[in-house]
Amino acid sequence: MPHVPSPITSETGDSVDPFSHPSLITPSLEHAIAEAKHLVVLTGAGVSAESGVPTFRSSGGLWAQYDPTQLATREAFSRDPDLVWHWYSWRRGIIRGVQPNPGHFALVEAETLFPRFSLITQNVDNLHRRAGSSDVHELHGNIERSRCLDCARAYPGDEAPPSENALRCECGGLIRPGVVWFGESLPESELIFAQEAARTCDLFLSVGTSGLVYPAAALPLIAHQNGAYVVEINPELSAIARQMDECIAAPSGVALPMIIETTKRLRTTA
Ligand code: BJW
Ligand code: ZN
Repeated sequence: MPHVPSPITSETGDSVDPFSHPSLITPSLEHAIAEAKHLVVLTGAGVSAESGVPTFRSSGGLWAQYDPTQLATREAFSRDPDLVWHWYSWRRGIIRGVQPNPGHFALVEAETLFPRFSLITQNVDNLHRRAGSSDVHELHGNIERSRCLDCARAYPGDEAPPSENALRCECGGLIRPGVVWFGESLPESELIFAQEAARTCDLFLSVGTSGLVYPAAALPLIAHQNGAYVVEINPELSAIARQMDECIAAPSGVALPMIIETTKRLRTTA
């Protein structure tokens, strides 16, 4: 079993001063941080929860209110494109109205603190880039983008079509959100990058993901099997928590800034 400290706060982390909880960083993690030459961070919806973006599977998450088979599959879109666009336009509106949180900003700082740093996200919300991360590998696409279902031509992000007519590409195909639905392949170059990063890193953080959706959920295991120290950051234990060397039961907006502060301390005094 991984090391699991007690939770320190609620999911929102509102009332927590991260630096008053030094026990979140165990000696093993401190050692792994001090030694790491390649840090990989895999993020999921939980990283954006503190910004106000709904997660998928938490209580009150998107899947508690909506049936994914009616919304996040190619078949659902072909059946009722207006319904699916309505849902994505609503989510685009939420995402445009929120700001990156301390977890996102901590990952911007990580770029300069490790010899190599790879940021891989399942999130489609663009918040890592808006925070300032310069090299974000998106496994499930980006909600701001659109493309033709048939010819894959790219369309500007804000073309959420108001009617069936506007949904059509000049080739006659339907314009769809630029995300990856169930049963679809992930972008090949991003998946290859992610798997290679997982194989070659020495420290891997799996942050704010339920670990239920593959192939992303296999990345921590790949890292573990190749000798990396693997850490989960999530107020709840995920489906893949048993594969971790340790689990930090805290919101990412608390734990990630703490990891960055520890890294700065270790690397400036080394
Ligand atoms: C906090 C927090 C805080 C809250 N701080 N944490 C192998 C085995 C079994 C099945 C498969 C397999 N390989 C492929 C499959 C099929 C399928 C799959 O995985 N199904 C499983 C569900 C069973 N995968 C696919 O279809 C993928 N395609 C594929 O593999 O192609 C090849 C293939 C095709 C067909 C057959 C076989 C192979 C595609 C997956 C696409 C996923 N798409 C979505 C929607 C994207 C568009 C959109 O946004 O609408 O991606 S689904 C949804 O889940 C979204 C997310 O990126 C993804 C992951 O969710 P995530 O990020 O983990 O969020 P949550 O809500 O689940 O969890 C949030 C967590 O945060 C919770 O744990 C909280 O506790 C925590 N949290 N507050 C830190 N403050
Ligand atoms: Zn087209």
